[in-house]
Amino acid sequence: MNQNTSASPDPAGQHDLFDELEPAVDTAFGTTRRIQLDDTSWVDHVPGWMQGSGHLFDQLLNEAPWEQRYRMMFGRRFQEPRNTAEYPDIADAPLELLHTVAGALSDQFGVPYRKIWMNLYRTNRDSTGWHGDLIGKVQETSTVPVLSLGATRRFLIRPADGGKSVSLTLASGDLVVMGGRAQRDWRHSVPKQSTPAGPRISVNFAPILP
Ligand SMILES: O=C(O)CCC(=O)C(=O)O
Repeated sequence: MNQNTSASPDPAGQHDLFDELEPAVDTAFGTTRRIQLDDTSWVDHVPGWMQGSGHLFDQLLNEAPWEQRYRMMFGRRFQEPRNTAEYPDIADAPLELLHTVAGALSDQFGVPYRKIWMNLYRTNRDSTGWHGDLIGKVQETSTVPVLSLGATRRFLIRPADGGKSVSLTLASGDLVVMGGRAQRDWRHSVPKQSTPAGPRISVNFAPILP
């Protein structure tokens, strides 16, 4: 570990001492905490799954093909409150580390993760609204890992027909995995927040869908 402790603390949680470590993931998934959402859906929180996550954050921030996307709603065009980047086939992702991460996730969950899409939440005002991922329309059950990099943000998941949400606080290097029927029967979001936050990147892994 790099022992340089002179770095000033970052209130947004973007860079801390753990970022100085060599990047590596915990292939034992030893810190996993499972929350059983209902009989058929679950979410795992794996705090500190990736060490040295600041390296991947910096690389993706600088090198991923970020774009601003728009959405049609009620006949009007809305700018999404975040930036997005995609590697529709991981073979095209230039960062070796992403291949290592996808491989570790595939080994653990028995799913060939071949597609990556990423969200960049530039500040605390960026967000993603309640939704289920596309895979939930195609498969009854799925296992969707999301790696958090950069600033600490809240991640919420609640029943599709409304109700109380489960809240997770995700720091850089944390992994969230939504499983079972979570993409069909539950909806997840990353809300805006009033407290300032630096940039956060979420890296979402999926198999290539038919
Ligand atoms: O940013 C996150 O943690 C979740 C991202 C997400 O739900 C999505 O891109 O579909």
